[in-house]
Amino acid sequence: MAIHEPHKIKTVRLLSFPSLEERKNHLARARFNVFNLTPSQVTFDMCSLGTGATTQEQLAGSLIGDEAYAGSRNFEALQNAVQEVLGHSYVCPTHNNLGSVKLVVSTLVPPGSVLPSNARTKLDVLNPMGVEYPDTRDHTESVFTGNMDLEKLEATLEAGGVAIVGLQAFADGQHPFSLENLRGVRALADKYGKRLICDGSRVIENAWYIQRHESGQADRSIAEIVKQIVKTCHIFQIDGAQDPKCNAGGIITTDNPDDHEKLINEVVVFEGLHTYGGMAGRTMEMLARGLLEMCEEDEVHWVMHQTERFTQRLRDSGVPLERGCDGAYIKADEFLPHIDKHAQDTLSAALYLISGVRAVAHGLVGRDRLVPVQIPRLGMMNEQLDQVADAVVSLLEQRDEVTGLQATASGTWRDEMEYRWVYPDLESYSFDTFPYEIHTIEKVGALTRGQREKAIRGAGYNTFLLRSADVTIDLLTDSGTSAMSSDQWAAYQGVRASATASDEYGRLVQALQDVTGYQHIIPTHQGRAAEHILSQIMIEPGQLVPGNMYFTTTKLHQELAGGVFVDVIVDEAHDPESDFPWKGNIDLDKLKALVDEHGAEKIAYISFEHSVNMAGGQPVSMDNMKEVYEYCSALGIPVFFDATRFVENAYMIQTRDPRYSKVKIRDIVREMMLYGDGCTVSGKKDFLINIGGVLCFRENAEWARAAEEMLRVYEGNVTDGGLATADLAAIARGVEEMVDDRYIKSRVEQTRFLGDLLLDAGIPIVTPPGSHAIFLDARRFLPHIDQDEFPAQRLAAEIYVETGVRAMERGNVSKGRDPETGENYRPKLELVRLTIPRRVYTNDHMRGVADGIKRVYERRDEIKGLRFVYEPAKLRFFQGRFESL
Ligand code: P70
Repeated sequence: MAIHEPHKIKTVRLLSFPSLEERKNHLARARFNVFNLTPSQVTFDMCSLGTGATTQEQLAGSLIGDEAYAGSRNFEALQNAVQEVLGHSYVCPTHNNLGSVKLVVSTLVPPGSVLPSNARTKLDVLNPMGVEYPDTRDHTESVFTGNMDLEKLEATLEAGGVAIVGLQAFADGQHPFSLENLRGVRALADKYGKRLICDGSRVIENAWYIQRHESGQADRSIAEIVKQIVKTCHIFQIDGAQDPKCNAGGIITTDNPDDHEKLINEVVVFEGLHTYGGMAGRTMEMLARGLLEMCEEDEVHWVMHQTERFTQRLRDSGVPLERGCDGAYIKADEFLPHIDKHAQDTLSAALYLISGVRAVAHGLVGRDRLVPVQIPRLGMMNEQLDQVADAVVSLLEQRDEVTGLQATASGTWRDEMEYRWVYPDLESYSFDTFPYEIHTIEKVGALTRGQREKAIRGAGYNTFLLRSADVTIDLLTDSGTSAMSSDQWAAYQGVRASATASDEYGRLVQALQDVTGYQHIIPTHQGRAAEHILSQIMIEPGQLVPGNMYFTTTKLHQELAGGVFVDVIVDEAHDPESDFPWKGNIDLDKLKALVDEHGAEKIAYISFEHSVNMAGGQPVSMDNMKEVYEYCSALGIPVFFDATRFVENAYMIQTRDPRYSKVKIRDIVREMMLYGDGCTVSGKKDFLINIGGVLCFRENAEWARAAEEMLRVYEGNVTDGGLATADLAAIARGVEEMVDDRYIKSRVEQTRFLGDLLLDAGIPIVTPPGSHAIFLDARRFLPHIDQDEFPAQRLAAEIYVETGVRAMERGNVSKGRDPETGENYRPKLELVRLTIPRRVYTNDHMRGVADGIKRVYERRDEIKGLRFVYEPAKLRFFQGRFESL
């Protein structure tokens, strides 16, 4: 059973959270028909047509469209995918499923003829085309509810006038057929000389159902079952925007050259040439790639698990519904028994009113009584689905208060309906979850335990030397690993690149001036570049640089400039078991003692890090920043922040300091930055980008000039710092997104979530949990391994073997040897860091991580230490290799 997604998030789409007043206004403007709402007015859009997440390979395909009118390479790719996955030899492309229906009708279904089917939805369109579509579904069957009633079908065939026999896979979203029944239908079609056509837009879900419920099918793959379904039909069609996760497009496939000939002669009339059928080249490419991917077993199982879980949650709370292959189909008449007219649209309007969730019935007015609450394929996390379910349940609980819509205009199709409504007085449901949906995904490594054992031995028990492709959940670092938003990508794509000043540079400066309150904003290619410049312009050889615990690159650049780092962090920071909430604070007494001893002129500046990385991601309090700044500015000692994780620090202030509980993150950050003269930032963390950094000064133009002087020599133009113009654009957008209260909350709370799972299991971690990572305490985890046998290094390796999770050692190996004695430093903190990338993993991934670590903990006594087989002289943790003792 899948416990987490077999992929991670590659890009996200930000969600909107309209207020109650906004929702009322949007609804009124939509004439109380939620069909008319736009996605930016909606929080969760529970609709599954063309709304799913794609893979990054599909997205890439959309950029390599061969937009030739005839015979494009994309069409060839589509043809190959059809032959490989569906097994049919011929394909006729169409603009979407409606195009396919129209084409089949105009080639194979004469006006006035009959098309028996197991479905109702989507056949609505046959009505105006003059085709009769009798319901031949077997309504007595309870498992394969989409089976045809073979007797009824035969009677219909017998009666004459039948053009073709139609079948829908997972008919109407609710009714799957069995292979056995499919073969029966085919036999009847053959007996009467008719063609069997299947709409397989949901063939994957139907194949999954067969795998689960039809005898003898459990050991067959989804891919095999899909191919068998297709090959049992004369003609097969599929909607690009459903199982193939494309945004549009459709195809009709067959093995019959005569039928194909007819289709491609007709496709030019209604759709486009037979080698593009009304699709852009890029759509064909996305569709082709989607077809190749759609049978992947672990992905199918994840999607169906989500659907079942969601439906079960609603059913358990008493929501009247029918099972759907892509969600739950609520019975509106039973949900709102007191509403006798327009119950579906009333339910939709009320759900939107209380929560911002859109669920909408499509098609013909009066066809059924259901409101589908569909899950965008791969687009949502279980936490979000739980909350959507809770919103529906909250409506159920106050359903008696719901008043009915009054129609002011009506029509044949649901989108034509317009209403009037006196708003009922309902309690709103507030979402408290990740404020983004999944836009694209990236597959993760899926090695077996045995393969991982081999991989870690090959990597000399060093997780830095593993291939990322062999890693299932990568918690090595949160640096440069964030998922960008589709808005960031849009900005990235939209740039006018320049080797001089650019609009993007202007935007970046503006955005960072707004966030920091600092005047001088100097871009650098990443954090250590800013550290290099700051150290060079501010440190005189021999000067001291007091700071709240060292960071490797920061300290190195201070030393390269002739400075001496002095640790003035509070003592609690070195104690993994202390519960002190501000373990990142500077101990003012230690600082004062240092100044008293050496004099203020001996201090270059204070190196003040937010969310102190090496201490476990521990925050600095607002009061501490204030005190330190007050003390230093009186003495003329500059204070520079390492603001790499300053938004996370601001969130800790919001949650741990009651005076700030109602203050917006943006304002907390602004106040924090008041207590410093400038900052360096590795943008690869809080800025939500994959590369970049900045150096900022509050007002000192002389420092800024000196820094720009160095920038020209080491980095690039003063207007880009060596970054691509496109990256400047992504930074400017990321800086806006990072100070969103909902985002930062979801980010830090996810880290805490993992910490709590581990604490509950009795696993020793650094407390309280930090903001970007959870640190396992290897000394307490593996007390039987001496520090010179590198318990943290071994623990990281064991976690990989057990779970495929990659972590980082932060202990004796990282700290190195004392050059004087040649002995290992044996630092107090012997830790394994589980670092959470931003917007990349779900809480189900976190559960998977915790479960795996629990298993390692259970067998901790068998775990042995390591010995170096190769030990580099510098930064040995990167390249060092070990063997097991
Ligand atoms: C990590 C990364 C980078 C970093 C940082 C703070 C507080 C500056 C930087 C440097 C990457 C890393 C770097 C060295 C050793 C191990 C890991 N931290 N300040 O994973 O910024 O990488 O952009 O030059 O955390 O913690 P940059």
